[in-house]
Amino acid sequence: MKLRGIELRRVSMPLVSPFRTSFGTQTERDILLLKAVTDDAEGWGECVALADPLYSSEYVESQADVLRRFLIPKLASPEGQAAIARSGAAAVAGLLHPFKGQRMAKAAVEMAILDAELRALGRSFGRELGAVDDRVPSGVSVGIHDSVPQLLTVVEGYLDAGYVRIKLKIEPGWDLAPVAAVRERFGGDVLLQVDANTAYTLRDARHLAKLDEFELLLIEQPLEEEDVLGHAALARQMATPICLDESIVSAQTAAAAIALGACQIINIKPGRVGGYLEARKIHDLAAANGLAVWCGGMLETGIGRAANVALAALPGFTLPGDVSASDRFYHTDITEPIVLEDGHIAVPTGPGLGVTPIPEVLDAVTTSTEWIVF
Ligand code: OSB
Ligand code: MG
Repeated sequence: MKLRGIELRRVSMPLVSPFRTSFGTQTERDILLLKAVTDDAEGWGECVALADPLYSSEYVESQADVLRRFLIPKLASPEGQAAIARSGAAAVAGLLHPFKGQRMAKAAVEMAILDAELRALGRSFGRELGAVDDRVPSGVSVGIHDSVPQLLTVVEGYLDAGYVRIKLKIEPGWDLAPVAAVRERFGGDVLLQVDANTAYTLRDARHLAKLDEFELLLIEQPLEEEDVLGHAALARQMATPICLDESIVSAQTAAAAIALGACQIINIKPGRVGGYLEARKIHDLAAANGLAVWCGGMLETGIGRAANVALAALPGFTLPGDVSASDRFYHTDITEPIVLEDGHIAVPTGPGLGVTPIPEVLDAVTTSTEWIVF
């Protein structure tokens, strides 16, 4: 495979409604997309970094900067070109390994090259990653709201739409009451979980253990990302399974967290761990250790969403993911919309991602483009 160049494209997309988490409120998404151009095909990548470094250290401007300054030049170097010609996307992680962190940028460029490679081969992401299902159950992440009645209205809408699992964002002051209200209103059969995005400390253990009576599937990332030992201690003080998101940035950190008893479940986000190939390694590692995994989301466009659906169809993804329909976040997606059917999302079967940006729609939301020639 011969890479000719990479386009960096920034798009700005309004959200259908504000999305509030313990780290902030989003009303629009400023997204960096990559297009890898090879002799045979074009491939798309989506960088999941948010505008501000509040979820992780990465932010969209830093990821664009590191791509143009370090990562793309490395791939364009004679060594990079030779490795990609030999091994395609499988060479990317190794080539970029000397650069510390920056996993969301690395994931995006690997994804674009993998998409180009698979499109040229006529092979889908799902097939390449090892998908075993043709559709995946769809869960939805529900932000923090101003009031419990408001939250219940929103949750009711998602349940009516067919979502099979509800995730409530929580923070101190918005935890027991919304969870109790959702249980009381919609019953014990609803698959329900919570996500704190690091908002608590181990001193809150006794408070968090009060969630146990609500029979949640899991509590996601209650403590700081680096507090792996804290999560292990918390796991001994509450019955609700601990799931890690922010703390798991690689297969190595996953192995350590598992060995320390810091989590019973892992939320796998390809962007957070440096790419879909590393994500698959974490899936394999978790399966070998008997842990359940599920696919997280980062308010992706149809590009990232399509790839996440393919990943979520691997056999170890035994819990519904944050793989919702396009219209959960966007009135108009840049690809043909990803839709909910009977609570599930179909795994794309076309070459590569199986979806492509619609040129006019893409142009309408584009704020800048930059072509880096190899
Ligand atoms: O912690 O899972 C998270 C969105 C942005 C940053 C972090 C998270 C989230 C979500 C949304 O919960 C998941 C989605 O895209 O549906
Ligand atoms: Mg999370």
